[in-house]
Amino acid sequence: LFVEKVQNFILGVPFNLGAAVTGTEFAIDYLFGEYPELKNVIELIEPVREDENLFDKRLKFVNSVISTSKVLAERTRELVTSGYRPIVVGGDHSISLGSISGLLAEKRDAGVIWIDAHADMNTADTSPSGNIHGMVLAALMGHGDAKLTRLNKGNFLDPKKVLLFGARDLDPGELNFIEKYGVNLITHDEVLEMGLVAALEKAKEMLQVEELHISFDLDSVDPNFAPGVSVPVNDGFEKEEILEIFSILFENYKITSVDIVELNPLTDKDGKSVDFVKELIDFLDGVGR
Ligand code: 6HN
Ligand code: MN
Ligand code: MN
Ligand code: MN
Repeated sequence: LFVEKVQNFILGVPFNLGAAVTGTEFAIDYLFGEYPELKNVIELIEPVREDENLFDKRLKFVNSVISTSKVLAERTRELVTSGYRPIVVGGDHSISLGSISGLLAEKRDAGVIWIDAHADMNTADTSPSGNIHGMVLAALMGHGDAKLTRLNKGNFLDPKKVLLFGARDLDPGELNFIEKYGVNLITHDEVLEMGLVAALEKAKEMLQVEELHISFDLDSVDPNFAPGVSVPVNDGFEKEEILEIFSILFENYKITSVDIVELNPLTDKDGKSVDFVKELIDFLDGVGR
């Protein structure tokens, strides 16, 4: 049997307006500076900068987030339709509103694993910060401000097809959300208790989908190994564990698309985080299907 390998297609989205801090808008230049060969393989999605109501502290820079996500959603959809696997390198996590909306427009039944220290499941009403990178996953499930939820045209994610993996910093509103809508959750503590392989076995039971999008937030990694993020949280995965998680997911699912987000050059140390992102890109190049 001849199975053609799905080709990765890397998009770079140097965007930061979904986060409170500056930095992720320089992530792609940082990657290009350290690894010039990537210039030939990463297609840039230019962020769209819109007029904003700077007094709106509930949904900061919402117009720019939406406009940028629309462009990314369109490009992601085109690539998926053409049989590619988009690898979307951020940028802050708000860009997943675009990548996942684009995917769902083509593949309605795909699931999402969210590998992140956070849940990104606040709404404008529960958010402690007003930063949209902390709200995108709720919006993709159809909850939150209509400006955000409109974007994926009703192709909302079913909470049963979403799994949070490795979370270790959840806000009260997010815990309510998870409980209320039955979102699958395996916390970082649970992974430590069970062991990684058993945790991924449990993930397989919980997440009964064939096709899966991996949304990987670099802050899921221990800041000792990947300090270059915008919202660091103590502890977290080791780099080798992330590679093992990806390997097992590629065995268990058809991986449609991947986000690699929150790389922040301004907080990185000794190139640790940028090197890991490059390692992950190379690793994805080597894996099958
Ligand atoms: N991220 N839960 C916090 C908030 O502001 O809503 C942090 C969110 C971080 C988002 O890292 O993608
Ligand atoms: Mn995140
Ligand atoms: Mn995070
Ligand atoms: Mn640790």
